[in-house]
Amino acid sequence: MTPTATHAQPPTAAAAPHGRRRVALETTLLVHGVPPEASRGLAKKLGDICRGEGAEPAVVGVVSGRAIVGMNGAELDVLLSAGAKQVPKLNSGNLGAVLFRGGHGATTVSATMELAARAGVSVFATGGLGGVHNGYDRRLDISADLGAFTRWPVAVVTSGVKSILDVAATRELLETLGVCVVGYQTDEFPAFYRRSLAGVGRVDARFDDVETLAKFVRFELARTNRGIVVCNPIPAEHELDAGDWARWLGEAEAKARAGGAAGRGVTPAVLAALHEVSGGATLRANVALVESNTSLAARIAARM
Ligand code: PSU
Ligand code: MN
Repeated sequence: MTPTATHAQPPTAAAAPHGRRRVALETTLLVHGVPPEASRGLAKKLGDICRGEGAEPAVVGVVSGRAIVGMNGAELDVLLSAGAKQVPKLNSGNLGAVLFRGGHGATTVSATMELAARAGVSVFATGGLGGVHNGYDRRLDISADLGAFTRWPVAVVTSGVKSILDVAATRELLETLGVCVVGYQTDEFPAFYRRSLAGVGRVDARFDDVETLAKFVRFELARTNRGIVVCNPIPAEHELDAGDWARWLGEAEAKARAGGAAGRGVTPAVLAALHEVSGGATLRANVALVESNTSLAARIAARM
């Protein structure tokens, strides 16, 4: 079995070489979501967490026009060494053009779901989904991540959507799209750095043990052949204080706006500004929730 997935030759086997179930991990988080000095350590940690829970990590990205589901160290190193300026963020829209032209790319949730699904990988861990941006009435900035759940049969373990977004509007849009949103040990739709936000809304169903959650994921993927949002709130000890968070977000948004961020640049610019104005507190929280999501995804995958 080859770990490479191109559209011409989609691999079909779902199991890793050792017979362990694979967990997809995305490269946008590593290349654009955290500072370069944090990305190598985070990638290694996430891989260790997967293996420790009995699953196999499958880092997804594009190197020289090859879509890879299960990058090796050297391949990941190409993207991390080239860095955020040289490696474009890929969603479902620009993925094909980069494959066609033979470029590199870091996959977001939507592109990772597409490639994982084609490679037979059905569980994926990320930090937070993209969603509906604040000010969407002026500029209709809505992440391609949301639509991807209507197309690709992958369960994505996430701490909800990034609280830099309009979280309530994002929850509403998932509802409109008919996307299945479940909570692991929570009734509420979480907001990344916060376990919940007032007025955001609830999940469609709550599961308190991994065994039943994994059974449901298998049932629902087979039933619908579409994606599932599995919400796993940030661990309580890492949740940011609501007041600090509101202050940092205001400063970070102003900073990103002054820097002229637009389109695909908005999310990385706001995240980077947040890490800066919070003195690293948002980065520590971000890393903690990604680790927790990876652990849950691996436990689900190992039971599928
Ligand atoms: N989770 C994180 N950090 C990130 C992301 C997720 O903790 O940077 C990435 C994911 O790849 C997600 C993307 O798909 O942010 C959303 O980008 P946009 O808003 O441009 O769709
Ligand atoms: Mn956008």
